[in-house]
Amino acid sequence: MAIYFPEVKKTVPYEGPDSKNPLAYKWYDAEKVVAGKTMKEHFRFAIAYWHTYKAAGVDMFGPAAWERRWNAGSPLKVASQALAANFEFVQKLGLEYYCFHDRDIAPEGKSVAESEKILQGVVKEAAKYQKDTGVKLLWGTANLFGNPRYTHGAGTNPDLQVFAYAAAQIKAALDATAALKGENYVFWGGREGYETLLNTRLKQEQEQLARLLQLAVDYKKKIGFTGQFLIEPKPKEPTKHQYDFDAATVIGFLKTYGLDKDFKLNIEANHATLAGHTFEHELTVAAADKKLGSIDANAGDTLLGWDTDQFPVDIYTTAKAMLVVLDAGGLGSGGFNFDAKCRRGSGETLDLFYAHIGGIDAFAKGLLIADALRSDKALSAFVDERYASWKTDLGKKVLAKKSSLEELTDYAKKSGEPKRVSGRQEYLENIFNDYLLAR
Ligand code: XLS
Ligand code: NI
Ligand code: NI
Repeated sequence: MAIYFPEVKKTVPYEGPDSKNPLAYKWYDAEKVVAGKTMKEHFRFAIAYWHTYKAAGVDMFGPAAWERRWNAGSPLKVASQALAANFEFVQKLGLEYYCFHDRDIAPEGKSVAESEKILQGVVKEAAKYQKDTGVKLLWGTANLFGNPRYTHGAGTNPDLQVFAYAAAQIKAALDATAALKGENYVFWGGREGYETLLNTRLKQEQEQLARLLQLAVDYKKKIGFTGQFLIEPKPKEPTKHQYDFDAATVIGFLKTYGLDKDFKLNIEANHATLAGHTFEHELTVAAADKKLGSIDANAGDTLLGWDTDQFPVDIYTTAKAMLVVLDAGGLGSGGFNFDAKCRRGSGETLDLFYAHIGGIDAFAKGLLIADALRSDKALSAFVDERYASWKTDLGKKVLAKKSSLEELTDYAKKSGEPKRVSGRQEYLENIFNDYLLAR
């Protein structure tokens, strides 16, 4: 069998923070128990098939720049080789999960029927690898944005025929995900939005999208697929405006169309910043509604206005994210998928190792910082105190919808001018840094 990553002979080991080995984890100690779970259980890290095996360093100004041996040959041969590369890479990183779009793992055929058949063939091969290696599928999805037929949207397309193609592709991708025991299924609305309102019926398109999602829910029940459905918000790109703008918008959409019981969210860091939010904001909004399902772990560039999908290396951000994840009680069936790619100039397969190791360690360190902050109640003691008045009888009454404007007016008259208290932002930021820097 071909070896695609000869530069790494054995599984990347944990060597601890003093190690100088660039091919070792400094913080990610898979079996280490933190806050009642092993690191492995907290993260369930996954490799994104599209970036890791299918990206070739193409950008707007230049063609493919990377040579990947597994991508040489006929489309079907490439599909088999890429599978081999995937299972080798996931195992060499000591991980257990991967994620794909239908079109990442299998080429599109000349017709809907042929595409289905090709996909089924690849799925059989993937199932065998999963069985042999113990590597699992975190989530599958359908690529409803690449083929030019989806230029004006998939579910939101003004043409019913395109909608039907999208439906067929989702059906096949759901079958594939179910056959591979995927633990989740993701809907990212790649072109579900508009370029100009001059040609767009916004409400009609949103209704169509809701219909498509409902049809997927119905089919999921029919085939007995038990994976969690996830929607991945993104405000723009490729379209000017996408309907799944951010976590709050998606939650509102799901409630409007009666879909909220069937979906959770897959929050991507770079999509958060594109929407003008922080990563922890999007996580917090999703968690507040018990809809935090999974994470696309990456990072943007604050100076660039697009989805750069970089590897997450900023420990300040990962620590803040992990505070939210721990407070939420974890991700359930979700995990941390590295929806991230190397920069065009980092075109060696060795770079794929450095990139993933860096991202994994950044989150592992973030988890340790967040856990220490929580165990010491370093932030939460202050926050509890800040909201203490809501624990009084009157506070409880208001929250239980048992008070009135009259009662509150009486209270305001009696209690006099409220004391002005500091929110202590700078003090809390300093505490955060103390924990960030502690070894
Ligand atoms: C693109 C999205 C995409 C989804 C899966 O911006 O992040 O990669 O995660 O379709
Ligand atoms: Ni993503
Ligand atoms: Ni993205």
